[in-house]
Amino acid sequence: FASFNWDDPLLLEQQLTEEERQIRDAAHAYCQQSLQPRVLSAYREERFDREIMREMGEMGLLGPTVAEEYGGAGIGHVAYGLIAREVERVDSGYRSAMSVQSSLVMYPIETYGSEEQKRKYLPKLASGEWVGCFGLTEPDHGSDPGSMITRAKKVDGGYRLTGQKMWITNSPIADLAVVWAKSEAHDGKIKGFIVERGTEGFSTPKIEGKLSLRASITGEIVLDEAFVPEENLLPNASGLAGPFGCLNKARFGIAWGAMGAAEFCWHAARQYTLDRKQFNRPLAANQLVQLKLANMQTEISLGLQGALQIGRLMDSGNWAPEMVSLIKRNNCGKALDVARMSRDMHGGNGISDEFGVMRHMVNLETVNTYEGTHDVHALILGRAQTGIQAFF
Ligand code: TGC
Ligand code: FAD
Repeated sequence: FASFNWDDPLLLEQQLTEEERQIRDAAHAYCQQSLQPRVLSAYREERFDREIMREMGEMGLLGPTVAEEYGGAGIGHVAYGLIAREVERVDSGYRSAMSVQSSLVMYPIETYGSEEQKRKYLPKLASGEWVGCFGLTEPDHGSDPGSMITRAKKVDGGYRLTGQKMWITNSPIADLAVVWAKSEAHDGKIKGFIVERGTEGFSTPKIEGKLSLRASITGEIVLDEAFVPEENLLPNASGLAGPFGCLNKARFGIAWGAMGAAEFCWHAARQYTLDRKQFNRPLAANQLVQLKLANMQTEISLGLQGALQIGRLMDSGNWAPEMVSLIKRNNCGKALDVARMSRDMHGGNGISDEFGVMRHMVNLETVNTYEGTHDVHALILGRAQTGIQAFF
């Protein structure tokens, strides 16, 4: 027999390439040395440190799949997933900042943008000099973005955008926003627009009072006849397929990231129950505790294998969006279960922010909701296997 590694039961490590391992190790070192020490105060104070974007840029963690000629690292999807896992091992909010920039801002510019747009924006976004955000959700249209009311009206030399976007990661500090709006000049189809900070009629009020993802900054995007020049229209995206194309990439990263948060909670629960004694023996000596640890180990190992498989299929161009729904839904839901269980196993200490598990738990409530809720992904999978649309 091979030896059994409790923390890598299905030998994920052996399935990675040497390059993937190196990228993972570099990301791990940065996250543990530079992000982990900051997260406690950032969370308490509901603060996102803008400098983190520059550091991530320097490390090559922003837009890592983007081509090198535009400032990206040109690496594959598995490597991107491994980065997300390491960042979210520290905090889902930091992974949010990274994945919005990479999958929801750089990806659409690279995929749907003109050559001029790519050259103008991607290098600045890759270095973290500029921060971007992605505006799809509206106050009254979350799971059903196709019903959005934000409009683009054609005017001389460009468009005027009017509407409101809600729950937008990074918006208060963003230098640009990729905004999705229905364009009258394109038969009412959804189009993507790059709106730069400083545009008159464009504002991004911060949303205060989040009990989840407090180390990430979230805001609105308010557009009041904001003028966007013609050259800032993304020419190669039309309809919902535009924003959904970006969501596929971000959801894939989230499937990996959620497993990083779950691993933190699992390892913490294992160590805590080995160290803590009740009834004169370690908590880990109890069958009920071992059952919980075994469940955590099983779900995380299977979730990582699923994410790895979809990453390999994405790299070989042999994937479908429903596969991403399957792992996004499964891994977020399972990570939330693991975090809740770990919180419970820490007893009273579990509610202290110093132990980190309850922070992960409340973060994962958001992660399970954004980028398509757990139930919305069930409906996507239900439609794919029955042929019946159950959304409405
Ligand atoms: P439906 O009729 O299914 O599709 C409309 C058009 O879109 C195409 N399409 C896709 N294309 C690429 N990838 C996908 N995954 C796609 N899904 C659909 C489809 O082919 C069609 O194209 P066409 O050319 O025929 O028009 O649209 P629907 O309105 O019935 O959609 C229903 C549903 C539930 C699937 C969809 O609306 C949905 O996924 N809702 C969830 C919304 C969501 O995920 N929002 C995320 C906002 S961004 C965010 O949360 C960022 S948080 C990031 C962070 O901080 O980390
Ligand atoms: P709703 O759509 O109102 O859903 C409420 C509940 O109803 C959910 O349980 C849902 O599953 C259920 N439901 C909805 N429709 C159905 C149905 N047909 N059948 C059965 N159940 C249904 N959006 C962006 O565009 N950009 C961002 O950067 C971004 N960042 C975010 C950051 C944070 C911290 C949060 C909390 C959200 C963010 N979002 C962002 C928004 C996020 O994508 C939405 O919150 C999410 O898509 C759900 O939409 P909603 O909140 O309107 O909930």
